[in-house]
Amino acid sequence: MTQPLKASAQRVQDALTAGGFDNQVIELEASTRTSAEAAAAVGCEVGQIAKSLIFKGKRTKKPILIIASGANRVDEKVMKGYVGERLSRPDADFVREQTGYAIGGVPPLGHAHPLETYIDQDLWRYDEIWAAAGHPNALFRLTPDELAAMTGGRVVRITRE
Ligand code: 5CA
Repeated sequence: MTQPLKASAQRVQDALTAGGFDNQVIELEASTRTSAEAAAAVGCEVGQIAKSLIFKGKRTKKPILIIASGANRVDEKVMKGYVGERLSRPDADFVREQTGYAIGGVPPLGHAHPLETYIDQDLWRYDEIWAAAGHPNALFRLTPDELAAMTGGRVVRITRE
């Protein structure tokens, strides 16, 4: 029998459904807290994990969502060119306040507040990718184009050449 989703994962499923997307949130036995764990759990490449990272504008203190390929590290100098200010890494409380989810399960949509969003162009190397779904054991499969449609994010290069 299928177990009901945990409340935070169900919120992501509800956000998908409300947006007209038929992607299905799944909960796994294994941890999907990190990109490496998530990739191992679903049997994909680390680069196929879309990790939703929260940054904070140093001047404005506004939250910025950067959805990066699991294989990439965000280059903060490159990102400053798009955002217009330097970025810092916020603490776990800020992440929870702004998104409504704990680190390790932050999804790309369904947040407590709308977030200025950037998407790593390297995700388009893959036909299918996976994103966190509100909980450190929950994921959903999607395409890069669906990710862009769900989030309204700007597709950019987040690393240096
Ligand atoms: N569920 C997985 C795969 S989608 C996941 O959420 N991975 S993740 O990479 O998007 O989220 C973990 C990220 O949270 C780490 O990359 C790291 O940037 C961030 N993080 C971990 N600990 C902290 C912390 N104490 N404060 C701020 N950010 C943190």
